[in-house]
Amino acid sequence: HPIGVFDSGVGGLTVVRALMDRLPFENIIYFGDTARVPYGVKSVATIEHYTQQIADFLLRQQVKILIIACNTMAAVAADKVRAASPVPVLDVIEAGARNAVARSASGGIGVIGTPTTINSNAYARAIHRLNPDSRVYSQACPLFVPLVEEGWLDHPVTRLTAQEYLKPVFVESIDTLVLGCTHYPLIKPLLSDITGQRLQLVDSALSIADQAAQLLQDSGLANPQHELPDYQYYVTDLPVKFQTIGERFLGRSLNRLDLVSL
Ligand code: DGN
Repeated sequence: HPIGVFDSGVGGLTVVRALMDRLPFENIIYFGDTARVPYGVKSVATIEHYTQQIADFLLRQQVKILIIACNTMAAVAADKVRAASPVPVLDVIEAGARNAVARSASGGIGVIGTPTTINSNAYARAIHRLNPDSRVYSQACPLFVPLVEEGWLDHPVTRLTAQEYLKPVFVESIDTLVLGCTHYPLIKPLLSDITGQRLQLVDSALSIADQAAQLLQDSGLANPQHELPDYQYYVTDLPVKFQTIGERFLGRSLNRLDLVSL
């Protein structure tokens, strides 16, 4: 049985990439809701409804676990999906929060993400559940998603934007920074240049891949280590654009892509 991964668009492919590296024998089905992205500007009820539709689609494909790769969906709808799912559900916020709490020595943890993710306060809640003494500093970075999709990963405009968001007063309050958006792993080198060596960057794609590996091992759900994996992608609109941008996110070619409607 495959692992089901879903996102509002192309960004969740950073999670797929981390899963391919960490679990090279697992089959993966990815769903990107490119017709309805961005989710961040929609109501909670609508995001919950869309998210549940995608989870149901993947469950019909017999996935053995569900991974919510999109921070915005995880922030708003993870509890609903978990309550309705017969298979285990992992989400990037829980994974990133755990990793941050484990790594922060000072307890000062920064979180960057889209405005919806930051305004939902979901990271701060998840971090405080794990360690009530943590101090969480959040910063919305709305311009990063379009810059990354434009491919400006090491461009002066992206660098200036990052300097504007990551002010010294923010950086000096923390020792760990959670990259709380699917797109940010692509600008990790630039971010770490700006924040300096002292800060640990928590990549929630890597965190969730580790968590998935642990879950598969503990539950005996891992695939035998000899079969070549199958990767299948579904989108709801603009497959060519998804493929072009997606191959940059994935760092390899993207085959078996189908257009579906829910
Ligand atoms: N995938 C979204 C996230 O991780 O927050 C970013 C893209 C978006 O929906 N704006």
